[in-house]
Amino acid sequence: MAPVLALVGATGAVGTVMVDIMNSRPHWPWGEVRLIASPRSAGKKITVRGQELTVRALAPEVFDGVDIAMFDVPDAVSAEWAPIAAARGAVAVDNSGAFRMDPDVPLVVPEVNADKVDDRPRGIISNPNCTTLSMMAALGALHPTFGLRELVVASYQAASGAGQDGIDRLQAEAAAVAGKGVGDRAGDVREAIAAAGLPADSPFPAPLAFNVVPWAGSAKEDGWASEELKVRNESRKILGIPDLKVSATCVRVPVVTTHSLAVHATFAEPVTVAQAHELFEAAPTLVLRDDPANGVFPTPADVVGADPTYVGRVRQALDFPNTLDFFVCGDNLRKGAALNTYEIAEVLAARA
Ligand code: 11C
Repeated sequence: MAPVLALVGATGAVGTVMVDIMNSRPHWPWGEVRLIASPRSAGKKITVRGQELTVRALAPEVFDGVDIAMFDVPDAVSAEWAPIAAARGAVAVDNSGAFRMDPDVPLVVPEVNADKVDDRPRGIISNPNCTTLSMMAALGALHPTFGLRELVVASYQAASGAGQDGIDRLQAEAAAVAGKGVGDRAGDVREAIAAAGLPADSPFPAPLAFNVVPWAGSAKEDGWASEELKVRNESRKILGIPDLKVSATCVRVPVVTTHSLAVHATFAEPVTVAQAHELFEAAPTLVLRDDPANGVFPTPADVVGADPTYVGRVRQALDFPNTLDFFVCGDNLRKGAALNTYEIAEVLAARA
């Protein structure tokens, strides 16, 4: 019988992208689909592949008979409900941070480590953070041949990483500063935002319009942001390199959707730009855009809405042996969240 698929968080920012992905996938392996959300959103109608479905309220019994339950909800909701779904017989594929570093929960990017889906003693599989995910396809293409040893990255993260609140805040700030001629004097942008009456309480710790903010996530020890530690820990787990040296600086930029990263990657073996190009071009989920003399490189504005990760600006580091520098862009709501979760579900469906 065709497997039953559930989507928990069907009405949220990532859940909405998930429904879009379900409606556009060429292959459809599922029988019944159940859309689930908080009691507040229960009763809403959402069309999936031509069928109008009614959103159900999250409750233990909605998981009865479900084979695969995808979770696009906050950490605390996943922490409580993914084990309930698993106890009722579903495999929970969770996009939150609740289980990623649990040794009994695989952290999966299908094009890098799809084989890990079978090793799931808790009945839960985790989907990585969108920032980590945006560089995994590129690093996964290089690591088997050249042996990744060190990673130094700076992220350029979109407002939608902070959810709908992040999008709304950036749009409101952009409207407050647009055409005002602000930006010549320190404090201009803050003043324009305050003058427009925007609340002081923001998802970002500084103005994002006309600005960049060197902070994402919550405060961790010794000055690190949670997002930077996720990049380090999750990269090690996905690539299967427990001692990978990683240093990340995560920065929020005034982009609505699509995260970018500048990656400085050192390998055990010498690697040329031509070799990297060849591997990137052969990878089905990567698109190479690397002709900077003619203005060809990835930018978030050109990548948003796309499924693949885009890679460009590939250079051999001048002063660091066996090292490449490159730039990647990935839609943080698609491959960075909904699409990767759905691809894990597809891998499971193919094994059913
Ligand atoms: C951001 N990457 O851009 C975060 C959002 O661990 O799933 C996703 C947080 C997570 O703010």
